[in-house]
Amino acid sequence: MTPTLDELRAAIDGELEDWLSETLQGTGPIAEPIRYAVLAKGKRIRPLLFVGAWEAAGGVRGPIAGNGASALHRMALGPELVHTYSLVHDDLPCMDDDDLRRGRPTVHVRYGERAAVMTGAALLPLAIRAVAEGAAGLGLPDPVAGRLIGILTAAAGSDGMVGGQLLDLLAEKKRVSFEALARIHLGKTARLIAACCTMGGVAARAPEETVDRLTRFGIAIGLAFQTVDDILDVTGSSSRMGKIGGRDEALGKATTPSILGLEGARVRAEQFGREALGEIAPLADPDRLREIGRLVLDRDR
Ligand code: GRG
Repeated sequence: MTPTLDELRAAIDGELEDWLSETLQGTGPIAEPIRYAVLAKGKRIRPLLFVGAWEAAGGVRGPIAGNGASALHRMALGPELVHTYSLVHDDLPCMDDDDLRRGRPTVHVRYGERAAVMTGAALLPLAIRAVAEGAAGLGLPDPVAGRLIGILTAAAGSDGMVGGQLLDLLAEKKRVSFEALARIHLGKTARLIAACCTMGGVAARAPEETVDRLTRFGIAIGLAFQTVDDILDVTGSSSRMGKIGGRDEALGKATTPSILGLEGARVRAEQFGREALGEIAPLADPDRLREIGRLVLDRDR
């Protein structure tokens, strides 16, 4: 039987819990804030996209017998750990200075700034380790494992998330063109989301044409994701989102609604969504990825 999206999310949560317990054993006081940050209630969109892309690329759908399922889910932890690191650092007082995340006090509020900086720093090598272990568990050759790690680290670094975050900070309280905003969104959000999709295709050993389609899907769905995030920051309920709304305006951030208005932003998100779904239509088994794409567009948290 094919697992539902909720079952898949529960399997990923289970793998996170089990793997962290095993991996952090004996590591001392850093284990607690790491567990606090990672095991909080995230939507797990990035690992879901990785598994969805793997299925769309012809990876076997449903639970794989024995070691394979947990190896796939272990690799899926890589992007989630990079993402969690970015949230911990993004919330710091020197960044967006947020007190609430995933429905509870941010890591620096709970454990102090020093612990939050180190938690974020520790999550990045853990992410690489999860991908390497997942690749070994799936029996992927070393060059493929290296490529997977390269995709994730490129998306996380200066040409991806970190570079995009800096552009985002530099644009605060400034007039920003729509093109400049698209560059910020691509870097800070869409590159990592696209990396999940590219990795799913590469891990499934799909043809390059399929991998390219998954990457283009990921970029478009990543841009849709950030556009919806900007909309929710204006219209969403803080208790539902688990973070304080209205922060973008308070910080003078350039956002899609601030440039195009709320209705214009909604139209833009739908355009990105259509573009994304069009890319995966010809693939072997795109249903799960399509479902996750709809979730990104229709989410209220
Ligand atoms: C090295 C200091 C330093 C920074 C690293 C902080 C950073 C670079 C990048 C931040 C990138 C960032 C936070 C982008 C926003 C992406 C976004 C919309 C996050 C919310 O993702 P969800 O909704 O969150 O998937 P959950 O909690 O559900 O996982």
